[in-house]
Amino acid sequence: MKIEQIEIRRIELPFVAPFETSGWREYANHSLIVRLSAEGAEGWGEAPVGMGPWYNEETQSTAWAMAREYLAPMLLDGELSRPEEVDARFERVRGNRIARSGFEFAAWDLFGRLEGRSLSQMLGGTRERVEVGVSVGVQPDIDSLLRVVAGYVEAGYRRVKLKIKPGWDLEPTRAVREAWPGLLLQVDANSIYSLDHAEHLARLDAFGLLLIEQPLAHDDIIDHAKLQRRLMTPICLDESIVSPDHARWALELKACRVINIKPSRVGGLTAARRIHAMAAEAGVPVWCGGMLETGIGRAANVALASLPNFSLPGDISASDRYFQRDVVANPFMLNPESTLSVPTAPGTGVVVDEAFLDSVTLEKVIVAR
Ligand code: SMG
Ligand code: MG
Repeated sequence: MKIEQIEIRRIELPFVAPFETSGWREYANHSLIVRLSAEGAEGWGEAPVGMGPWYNEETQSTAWAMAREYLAPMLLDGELSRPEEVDARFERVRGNRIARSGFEFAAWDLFGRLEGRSLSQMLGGTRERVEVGVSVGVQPDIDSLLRVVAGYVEAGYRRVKLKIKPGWDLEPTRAVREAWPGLLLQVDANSIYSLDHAEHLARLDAFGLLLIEQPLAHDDIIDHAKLQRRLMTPICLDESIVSPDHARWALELKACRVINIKPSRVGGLTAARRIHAMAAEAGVPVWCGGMLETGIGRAANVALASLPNFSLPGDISASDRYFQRDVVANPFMLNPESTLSVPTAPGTGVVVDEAFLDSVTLEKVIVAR
């Protein structure tokens, strides 16, 4: 197949509420949306970069430049016979994995729509529904936190992740644990601590957490291995695992007992599936993380989470947890047992609401052969 045309847009879709991590705040989805055209079909993908270089080094502007100057021309150059080839096509590009993932997702969607196969089917998914939770940002005080968590629990979420940072860790975690003793609970520090905090972090062991996500530096594996030896709670790596090799290093060094797989962080579904297989072989559970995606990116996450070793609930909440209105006409809705249904229609299965997508598009380019 020859990709005939690539449309790239950068969007701004406001969140229903700002999302605050240990180090920054996001007010809106600032992703890139990619549309590939070939053989009369289309494939859509989302590169869920943030506005600033706070989660990783990428921003909407860097992704926009990478996409137009390198990624789109590289994808137009030559044939593509399988979506797995996109990862290899971009191998020469250093970093910029979230930008790359938008094109990779779009290629999977395109092939799926042409072949009449759902993304979950193409990836080897085994579930019709995936268990999901909700990620709760830093709140101004404990009362607000309890109100926010109560809202999600009432909406049907059975697993909650709290963002933590120094000064907002033990107390909020204790308060939520005391209010909901049976809740599946975990925390995420987004790289704010150092090994000096080991003793402090060990106090989280008292709260029966599923895991502590990325306590130490975004690019560290060694110190996490040292920290894991001092904690009962499993460490889960997010930021540190940017490729299958990083997953192998972390598994070999026992830097974590769980891995958060975000297909966007690792450049796409091909690398994500490889990490899933490596972790399964090592007996390490994985779950699907989230980057506050629109329905387009969410669909790739849901399909990936239908693979067998995704044995913990994902950060893949329903569309209405993020947006007043999603850019797809069939937004994701929460089922009663804290699950989302895995789409069965060809490709990602989402129907892009183009008129609404246009209304949140800041800039758009078309790159053709
Ligand atoms: O998509 O529901 C979601 C957000 C999940 O907490 C979440 N993501 O470090 O895991 C993480 C953060 C990264 C995104 S912050 C912009
Ligand atoms: Mg995280």
